[in-house]
Amino acid sequence: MENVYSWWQQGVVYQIYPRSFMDSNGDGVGDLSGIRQRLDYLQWLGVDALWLSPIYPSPMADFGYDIANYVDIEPVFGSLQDFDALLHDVHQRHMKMILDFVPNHTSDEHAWFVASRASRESEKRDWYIWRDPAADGGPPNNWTSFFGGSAWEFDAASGQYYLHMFDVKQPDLNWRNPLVRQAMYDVMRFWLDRGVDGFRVDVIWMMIKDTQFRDNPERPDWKPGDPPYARQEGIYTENQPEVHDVIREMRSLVDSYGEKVFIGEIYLPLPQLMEYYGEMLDEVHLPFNFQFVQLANWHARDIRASVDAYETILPEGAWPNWVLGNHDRSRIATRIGRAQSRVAQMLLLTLRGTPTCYYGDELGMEDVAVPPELMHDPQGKDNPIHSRDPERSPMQWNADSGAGFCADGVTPWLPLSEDYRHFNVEREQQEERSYLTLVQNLLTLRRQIPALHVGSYASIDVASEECFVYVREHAGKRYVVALNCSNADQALSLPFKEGTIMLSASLERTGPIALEDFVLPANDGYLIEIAD
Ligand code: TEU
Repeated sequence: MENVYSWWQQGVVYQIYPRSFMDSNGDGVGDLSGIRQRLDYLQWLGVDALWLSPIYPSPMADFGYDIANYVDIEPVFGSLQDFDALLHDVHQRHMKMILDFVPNHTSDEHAWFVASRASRESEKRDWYIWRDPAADGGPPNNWTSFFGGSAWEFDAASGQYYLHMFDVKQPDLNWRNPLVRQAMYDVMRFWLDRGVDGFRVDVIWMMIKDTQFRDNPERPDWKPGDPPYARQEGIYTENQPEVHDVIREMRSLVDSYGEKVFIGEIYLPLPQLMEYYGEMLDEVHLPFNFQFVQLANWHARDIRASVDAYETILPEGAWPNWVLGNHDRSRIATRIGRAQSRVAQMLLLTLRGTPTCYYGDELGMEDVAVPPELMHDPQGKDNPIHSRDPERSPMQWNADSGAGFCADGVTPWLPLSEDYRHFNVEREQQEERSYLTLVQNLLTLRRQIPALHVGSYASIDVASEECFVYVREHAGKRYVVALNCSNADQALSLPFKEGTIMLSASLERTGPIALEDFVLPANDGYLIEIAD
């Protein structure tokens, strides 16, 4: 019965931001050999698949999301040989490796763009999106970049503008051109042939743009200082109907390699998001579900509503997934507080559907304040409060001067957290009730208990407004997860008699519990095996 589920349904994905995970060669930037040195840890932690943010040659205008060559490794991260060695070791440990694939745009230093820009007659001209200036000489339309300002850059030499939905150094490819598609499918084959287990595809819902280049509506509530990416409604730059054809082509390519995973990064409301599973479930396996990342209020009622909404709208046969954080958004422990974020970890790792864990979140790492002169992220160029550097700080391995991320005396590319001497892997591994111990225990139980990785999900009504309670069930075994999403104790009365607490978010309590009447402590959650 169980083998009808594939590895990516039963498993847990762990996102590594390679620059910040482990520096093995003393340049202050993480690398592939560094990741390789830390595989014991990842195996101990109990994650199943590693998703690496981009590792390809890049001028690093957007830290690897600007790719200058899709079929090689950025020297700062290592070489193809280092990659093969890492992949080999990952597989030896029965883990999987998912690569980040960035098809919407290349670097302006990619040979394709260099050729495209060279002249209007270049055979690669149409590989990118070039337009004549508007009548007044200005940009062809009102489209704005996710990082701020116009999405169009004038190229004086050829007298036209090119489109860049992100940084000026990230020109958008023209996915309506069949040659672009073929070239990019070759890239996918290159990595699948090398043995990777799937892709996380960057901004997959943005790959096709309006043929008429109509203006996007401005969002009326947006004001200067708000995130630049929220300025317009991307009705002509995002979620265009033809993008689904491209995704189906990619998916069938991926499927021809066997049991691989195909994940799409998509920020859309649920009804549109669901369309990306594909009418015949032939598009992405998992469209990233960013509801928790985007929740305005971390309140039990809203959390339950998000989960129930996803479960209800999910197409038949499709598989859910959950995300608490990533390299683009403030860390969960910062957003909701370290104490409450333990409850969030219990939520993430006991829901139905594939969880993605962001590196360092398992320690309760928080955003690190980065002084303006040390900021790097292009998203922060107009307004430092939108910089994503704070959630990309180096992994905290131990209490040494480089936090075990880099050698003593080396300056890490982003500053270390001030609290790394308290919150780090080495120390938290030894502490019975640490954050890391909680996450490691959750991952162990998720793997051991079929109800947690493949069981059904049903939320239940409870009197307390501050608690979110649900039942996971498989083959006659039932577990209830009761989460107190507030910082006050809550009285609960559940429709069951007896149970056994397998794990509490505080790690303070295990053993028998009478479920008809009990108090769930502030910022705590129980995973309970139901006896009756
Ligand atoms: O992010 C796409 C995206 O939608 C982001 O703009 C996001 O909304 C914003 O950064 C939130 O702060 C992807 C990558 O994850 C991101 O790192 C890249 O910068 C971007 O694409 C361009 O490749």
